[in-house]
Amino acid sequence: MTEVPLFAVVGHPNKGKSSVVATLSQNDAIAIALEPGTTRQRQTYPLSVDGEVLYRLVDTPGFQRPRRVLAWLEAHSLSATDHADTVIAFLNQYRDSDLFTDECELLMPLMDGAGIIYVVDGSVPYSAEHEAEMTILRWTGRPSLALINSIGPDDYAPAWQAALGQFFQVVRRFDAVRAPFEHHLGLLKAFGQLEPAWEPALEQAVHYLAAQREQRQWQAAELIAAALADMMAWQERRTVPAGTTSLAATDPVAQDLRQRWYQHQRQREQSLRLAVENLYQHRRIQRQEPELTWHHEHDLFSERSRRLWGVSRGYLAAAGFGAGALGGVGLDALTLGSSLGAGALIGGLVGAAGSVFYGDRLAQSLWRRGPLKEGLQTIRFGPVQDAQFGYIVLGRAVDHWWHISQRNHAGQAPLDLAPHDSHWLTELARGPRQELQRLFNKTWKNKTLEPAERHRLAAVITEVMTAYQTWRLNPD
Ligand SMILES: Nc1nc2c(ncn2[C@@H]2O[C@H](COP(=O)(O)OP(=O)(O)O)[C@@H](O)[C@H]2O)c(=O)[nH]1
Ligand SMILES: [Mg+2]
Repeated sequence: MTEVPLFAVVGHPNKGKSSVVATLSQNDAIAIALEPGTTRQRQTYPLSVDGEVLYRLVDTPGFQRPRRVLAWLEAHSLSATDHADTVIAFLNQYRDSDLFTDECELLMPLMDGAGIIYVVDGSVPYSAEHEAEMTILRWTGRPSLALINSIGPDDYAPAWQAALGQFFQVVRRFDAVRAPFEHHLGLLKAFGQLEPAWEPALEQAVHYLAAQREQRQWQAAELIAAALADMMAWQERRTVPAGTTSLAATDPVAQDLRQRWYQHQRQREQSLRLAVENLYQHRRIQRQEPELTWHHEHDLFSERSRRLWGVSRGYLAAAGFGAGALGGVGLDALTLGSSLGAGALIGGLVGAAGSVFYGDRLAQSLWRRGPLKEGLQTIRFGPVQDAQFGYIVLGRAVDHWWHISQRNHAGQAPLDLAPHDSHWLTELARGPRQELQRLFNKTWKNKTLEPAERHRLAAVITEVMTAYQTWRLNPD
């Protein structure tokens, strides 16, 4: 068995140590706070893939009195040959005392074989007060890497770089909150080169993490496909004595059925969001999705409506409007009326239940009456039979997935899913677009997709994800 690499994340208080640990261990439960001193005891967090621990990170309190510690070390050292032993002597002297508790907590893992990740804030000027703590770290003789994490907007990284280079073998910029995934892997590779004993384990970690990332994308596509198929095909039904409901907007039976249908759609979308967040080990995200309300005087082509729903003219064109691509629904259904209908749906989907205004024409297109049987009739609301609905549900889901897949576990800002003016759909090639349309049409028949078709839908969704990523790089 190879040794599991262990990293102690150390530095001044409040410079992003816990944030670095949260991001590299993919754990958003780690205490990150505005107040210094949130972390008083060291705590170890593993990163595992498929139950196998790839490395461990130790979150530590910050240095409190580095100059006094260094003075002690210098007073007890005879020559440079005994520096590591002098640090051990220091720990033996103070580990059970009330003095230097923070320093003991942060130095202990180093004596247990941890590598050093030293974190500084590159947005504040370099100051020589760091030299005592950097000297102490050098005395431990452990492999070391310094990270310049910038918390504020200013940039003093060059000065930091010069100073850190005097004390650490490798110096990197690393933004705990925004660093893309490739930078996480880059750090692991860099550490593998510092500590040859860990190189195989860290190479394997890089390999597993990259594979896990691909697998997660596929799993997210499967989750989205399942939700989409369900939402497209969803139908509420009730059997009532014949002639007891008019299906008018004010009819209580009709209202009840329609509201249950909207509620199902909202809940299904919510459970999809949570499932995707769990997949990426995000468990405490504050999500803000636009609460859309629909007013029947707004049509889908108005500027305001398009903004609210995050669709553009290009999107509508790409979604097949005017191109006769809507399969099951004929061109004659592509009137303002059906656009109003889709808008009403979206309002119902994400707006507050019951506060939705909708056009009668939508209601008409979703209602179905079964045949009379012994004085009873089954009435149904849904399925939606509108590709636009599918594109909007899919677009919202892929947008959310992208934000989650990019998000570091140190991220604390609320997730703001604001709509855009331009649209990713324009990046989707003709082939997958037609496939998507074909699969949407299948779901309208109120049948659950066969496993093979569900698989194909997930495969097309991975192409949508790629198109989305391309569009994100250049959204206009
Ligand atoms: N904008 C931004 N804020 C950060 C970054 N790293 C840390 N912070 C914030 O800085 C504060 C201190 O971070 P924390 O990780 O708790 O520092 P620690 O005391 O060194 O563990 C927290 O409010 C973090 O949200 C970063 O890379 N960017
Ligand atoms: Mg901390």
